[in-house]
Amino acid sequence: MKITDAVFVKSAIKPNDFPSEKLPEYAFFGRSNVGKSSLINMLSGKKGLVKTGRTPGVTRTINFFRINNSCFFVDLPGFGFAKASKEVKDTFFPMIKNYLGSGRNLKIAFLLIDCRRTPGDYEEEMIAMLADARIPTAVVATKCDKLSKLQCAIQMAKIAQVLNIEKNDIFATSAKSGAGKKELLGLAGKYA
Ligand SMILES: Nc1nc2c(ncn2[C@@H]2O[C@H](COP(=O)(O)OP(=O)(O)OP(=O)(O)O)[C@@H](O)[C@H]2O)c(=O)[nH]1
Ligand SMILES: [Mg+2]
Repeated sequence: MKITDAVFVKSAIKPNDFPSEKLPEYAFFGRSNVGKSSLINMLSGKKGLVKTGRTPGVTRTINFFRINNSCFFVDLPGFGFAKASKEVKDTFFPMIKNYLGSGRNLKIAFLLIDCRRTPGDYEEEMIAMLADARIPTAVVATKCDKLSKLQCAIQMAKIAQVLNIEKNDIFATSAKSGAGKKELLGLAGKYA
């Protein structure tokens, strides 16, 4: 997949407000601050397409971006950050569940994890939820510019071990350097 056009379509919090067009969708899941919105900017080649930020909880709605007039990238709110845990559990989690249960044409879920962390309950819960919904899932290790090549390889092995998946099934990305762009778009293309 080569992206030549990316536009914001709408923000929604419930299925009634989702875009009526049924295009293939690619959605970005993961804890708050992990880099979901930054990754969409990087993949689309449009820096300001999605709002990003240092403080967790920047994305508070489900945001749809039309890519090449042929599919949607879906940016989801993250949760799992201490400060807003109650609000987040009560609102973002059901929002994500509703999205998964709304019969969208979701081709693949990208589950993001900061490459410096090891997966925890949140990621395991997400993987189970995506498996229940029968959505193919790819694990993406973000912010790999923060580690050396060697450290990154060690972390990828750790993440793979905890999640019980192959090391080669994890994609290392950096929104800063653009690392992983070709690989992720290649994968998305396979699920078109
Ligand atoms: N160094 C580095 N920083 C990154 C990268 N990706 C994201 N960041 C930074 O991490 C912070 C969070 O990024 P976002 O893209 O807003 O994260 P998010 O997952 O969308 O967060 P929420 O919307 O709060 O769920 C921002 O300060 C980004 O600049 C990366 O690949 N490398
Ligand atoms: Mg965001």
